[in-house]
Amino acid sequence: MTILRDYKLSGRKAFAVLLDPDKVEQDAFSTLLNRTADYPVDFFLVGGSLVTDYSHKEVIATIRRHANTPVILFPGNPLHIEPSADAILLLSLISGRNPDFLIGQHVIAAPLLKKSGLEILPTGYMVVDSGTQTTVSYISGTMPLPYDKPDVAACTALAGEMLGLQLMYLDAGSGARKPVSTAMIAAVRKAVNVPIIVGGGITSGEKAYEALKAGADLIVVGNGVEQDPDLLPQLATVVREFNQSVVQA
Ligand code: 1GP
Repeated sequence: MTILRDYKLSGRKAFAVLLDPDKVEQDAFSTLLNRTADYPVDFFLVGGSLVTDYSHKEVIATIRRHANTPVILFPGNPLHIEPSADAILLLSLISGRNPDFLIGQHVIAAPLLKKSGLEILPTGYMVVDSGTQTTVSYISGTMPLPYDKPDVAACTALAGEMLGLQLMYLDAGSGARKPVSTAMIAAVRKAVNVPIIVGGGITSGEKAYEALKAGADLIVVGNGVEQDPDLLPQLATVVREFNQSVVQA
């Protein structure tokens, strides 16, 4: 349990870059990884709810050649388990009511996970409606949480925490037009003590700052850094300054 324990002990805000194995074009990928030498990323997430090119192993090997940053799998199903990562978000899709994504896939994955040696990060995964249907909603056959119902999100997270989940991930979905609202992040922050991950549609330093201020602990950015190379330094600065301001306060 080193990644989760060390992260909790640090008490820091952090940011992660999500690398979708299907979208990793070699040049852009190498450029991004090279930039992380100057603008360190706290974690790399690798995965997505649907992948067509099962290149997790190669993606992780490339990351290892450039950085010592911990790599965490963000799987869509047990086929995405790759032992060369450091850890895996064991996602329980608590915003939905599909038993397959609450326990079914986990039963299939459990022996593989045990053998893999990966650190298991039990995570309450909450998909939030951002106006368009996301891949994860379609693939999982679940409805997302309503965008403007922070109380529903808070009760969902609270139930997840009571069930023993150790992280909560509020996700507006890859490429979401708008990120999870600050009202919802704040409501979940008030409801639970576990670290809160927020992702989907974070395309600027300002949006990242607003999410952190509302109570997010870890920001996840995928499309944003792929499309705008300047976002990486902005995010690194926002997170660093946020942490410094907390220390000074
Ligand atoms: C999606 O939270 C992640 O599951 C990241 O989303 O690609 O929109 O940053 P973006």
